[in-house]
Amino acid sequence: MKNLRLLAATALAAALACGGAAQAAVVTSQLGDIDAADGTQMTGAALIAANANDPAPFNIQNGGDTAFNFSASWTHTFAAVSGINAGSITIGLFDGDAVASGDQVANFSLDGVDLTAALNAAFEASAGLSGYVYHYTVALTAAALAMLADGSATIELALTGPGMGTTGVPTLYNGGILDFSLLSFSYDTGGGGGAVPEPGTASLLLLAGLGAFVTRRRSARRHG
Ligand SMILES: [Ca+2]
Ligand SMILES: [Ca+2]
Ligand SMILES: [Ca+2]
Repeated sequence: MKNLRLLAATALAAALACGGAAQAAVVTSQLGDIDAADGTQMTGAALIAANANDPAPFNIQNGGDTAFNFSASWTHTFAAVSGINAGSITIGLFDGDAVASGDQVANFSLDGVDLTAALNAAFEASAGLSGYVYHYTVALTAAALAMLADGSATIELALTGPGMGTTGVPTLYNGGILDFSLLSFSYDTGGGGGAVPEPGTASLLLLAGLGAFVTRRRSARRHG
């Protein structure tokens, strides 16, 4: 009987723990295929040639290191949910040239929320070599997360010189090629999702069944 009481107490603690924690779900939205892994050295022509199903502005030459700066925007669309609590965006970009002096990102924003400093930090944290594709991830701020509730997020990205030529000579401008964009965020299904059953319900049903079992055992011992 002591063991059964211990089991019942454990089940109650588990039910309370499950019931008290909100359940989270993750939403991802990706535009453009991932044609190059992080840190891949390749030619721009090879990345453009890899374009099979990528929509604009992916796998398209955008600007040039000796001509003009990369500038593009694209829009992720997904199911509108509430209770969004964390998220990030990862982009794959060819020839961002972070190795060149100063910052290479002139503007990076999500529905107008400025994330430029965070992307510049990710650029500078990479090797940033000319002629390479790197994946850069930026955590979304509370202001950016708030923009996701309507199921749409427009990203703007503009690079700036100096770029870096393949011969190691800095260039006036900074072109590049965008490989993909991956938006990912989590939300609390207790805050508006509603479709996923609360884990606490199942635990409480289990607890009720265990209680009935203990009662029957007590009754059987008294009468048996
Ligand atoms: Ca730099
Ligand atoms: Ca470049
Ligand atoms: Ca691609």
